[in-house]
Amino acid sequence: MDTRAGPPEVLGLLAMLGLGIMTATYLLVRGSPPPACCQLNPKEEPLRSWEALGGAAPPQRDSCQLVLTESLPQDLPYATGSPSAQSLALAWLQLLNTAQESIHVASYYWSLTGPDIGVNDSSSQPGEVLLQKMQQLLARNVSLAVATSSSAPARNSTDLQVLAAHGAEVRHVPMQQLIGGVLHSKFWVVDGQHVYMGSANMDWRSLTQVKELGAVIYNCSSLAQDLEKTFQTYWVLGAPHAVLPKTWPRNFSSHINRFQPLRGFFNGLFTTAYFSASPPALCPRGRTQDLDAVLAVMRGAREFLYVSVMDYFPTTRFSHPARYWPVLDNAVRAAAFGQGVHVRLLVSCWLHTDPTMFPYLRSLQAFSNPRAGISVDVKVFIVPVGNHSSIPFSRVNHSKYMVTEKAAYIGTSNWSADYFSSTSGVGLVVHQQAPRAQPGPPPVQEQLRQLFERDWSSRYAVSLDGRTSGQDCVWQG
Ligand SMILES: *[C@@H]1O[C@H](CO)[C@@H](O)[C@H](O)[C@H]1NC(C)=O
Ligand SMILES: *[C@@H]1O[C@H](CO)[C@@H](O)[C@H](O)[C@H]1NC(C)=O
Ligand SMILES: *[C@@H]1O[C@H](CO)[C@@H](O)[C@H](O)[C@H]1NC(C)=O
Ligand SMILES: *[C@@H]1O[C@H](CO)[C@@H](O)[C@H](O)[C@H]1NC(C)=O
Ligand SMILES: *[C@@H]1O[C@H](CO)[C@@H](O)[C@H](O)[C@H]1NC(C)=O
Ligand SMILES: *[C@@H]1O[C@H](CO)[C@@H](O)[C@H](O)[C@H]1NC(C)=O
Ligand SMILES: *[C@@H]1O[C@H](CO)[C@@H](O)[C@H](O)[C@H]1NC(C)=O
Ligand SMILES: CC(=O)N[C@H]1CO[C@H](CO)[C@@H](O)[C@@H]1O
Repeated sequence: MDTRAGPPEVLGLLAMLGLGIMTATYLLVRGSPPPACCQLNPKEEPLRSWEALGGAAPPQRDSCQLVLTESLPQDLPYATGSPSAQSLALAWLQLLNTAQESIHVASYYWSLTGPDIGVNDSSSQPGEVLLQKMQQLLARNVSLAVATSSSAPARNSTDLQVLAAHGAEVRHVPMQQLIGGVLHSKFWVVDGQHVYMGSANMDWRSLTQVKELGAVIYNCSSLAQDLEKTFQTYWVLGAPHAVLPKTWPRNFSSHINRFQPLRGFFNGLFTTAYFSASPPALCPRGRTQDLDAVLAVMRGAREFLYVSVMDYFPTTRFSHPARYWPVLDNAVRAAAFGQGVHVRLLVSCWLHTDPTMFPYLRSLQAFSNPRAGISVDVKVFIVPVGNHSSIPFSRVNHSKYMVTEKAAYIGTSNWSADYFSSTSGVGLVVHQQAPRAQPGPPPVQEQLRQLFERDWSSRYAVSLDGRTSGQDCVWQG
């Protein structure tokens, strides 16, 4: 466990940063420094009293660096010169190379080696390298704590036994019993300073066979320690005989949320950011619920709303009898209708896609009426199977993100009711101000828009009609 963030360090850090007047006011009003991760702060004022101050969160000077990461399945060529994000395999290795003290991983399941699923394919190598690297870090006394779902696929994987044998602490969280879903989050917190979050499972196929999108944020202890609180909710629920607390202890509360995002300079650009979580039972005080984060980003859009998700069902998926759940579908339509927002929805289509999804997509497409100023477009993204048909559950777009002219949202949830009501996930909402003049990286929402446009205009994105005439979801390429 990372215990470095005790009170003296926090005060030292604040002093070091030089408290601006705004910070000083904030501290006076709040009466105590921001709680550090993993430390009980009995003097913490009720969150509401200072939330009411509105926008008084101090700008912080972590000099956070945000990098978008993605995995592109092998043999999915794009036009040369297409935009791309950093490779996830590289980003994960870099994070491991950076680790000095601790790595906390929230994961659904693990399957980093080919033999786990009886596959002998060179594309499993990056996963195997990752597993070896983790063992080396454990040998160097870097601690590794893993929270994983107790009901999960890849039962044959020995990854977690191997890591535990090298000293990793592993907790299997019985989410099914506790909240009726699974632990579906995928994020890392490294040394309480760096984070990864995104759609990728701890699965070698997520590095070479599945399309994924995520973000790494370096040198950002404030956000890292905030995400660590969500990790801690899993960690305590993974202890023997744990029960879901009626109210979470105060030290799990977040002071970084939709109303009070972190404000600071990331990559030299003024940035606001916060993490959301689902389901509500895993949102201690001050934590924005994932569904509210998604809806807020949609409501904020004035120009465009581009969404890439694996599934789109305005229903429940796992509870029976199924229930109609039009919350997101309504919000998408309301954005197109009331806000004049140009909506594009890119949904994955693969071997295991449930065909009952298509009527919902066609219904959304039918809502489009350019003459009345309502612009909605739906496409399905098909990763050609090519000669990779021997690898099960791969060749699919697994990304879950959304971008508007204002904000980037990166999440882990499918867009159906269960993911927000009973599955535990996290979301990241980021907004960056455009640079005034100097050249530099474009704001993150602009980078994400470029990635979306690349996919949208690629030959793998097919209109709903295109799908019925010719290409089906198991396109050989
Ligand atoms: C809150 O405090 C308790 C008791 O000290 C500790 O066990 C737990 O890890 C802390 N949780 C967080 C999120 O800081
Ligand atoms: C898991 O192992 C069992 C027994 O070795 C085998 O029959 C099964 O096919 C394996 N499952 C997968 C997904 O590889
Ligand atoms: C895996 O495949 C390679 C070549 O494709 C072969 O040399 C090797 O023996 C195979 N390994 C196993 C365990 O089947
Ligand atoms: C790791 O920690 C153990 C016990 O604290 C110590 O004996 C060992 O020398 C340490 N190894 C390294 C590489 O620091
Ligand atoms: C993080 O901070 C360290 C120390 O200031 C610096 O060496 C490193 O380059 C930074 N990392 C990134 C990705 O900016
Ligand atoms: C698979 O197909 C790709 C291109 O589609 C080709 O480059 C590669 O050599 C093929 N691999 C095998 C093992 O056939
Ligand atoms: C997404 O939803 C599909 C079908 O609803 C389900 O089979 C799958 O497990 C979900 N997967 C992820 C990773 O979101
Ligand atoms: C490699 C990987 O992440 N595969 C997942 C792709 O999505 C399906 C459906 O959600 C999962 O079952 C696979 O595990």
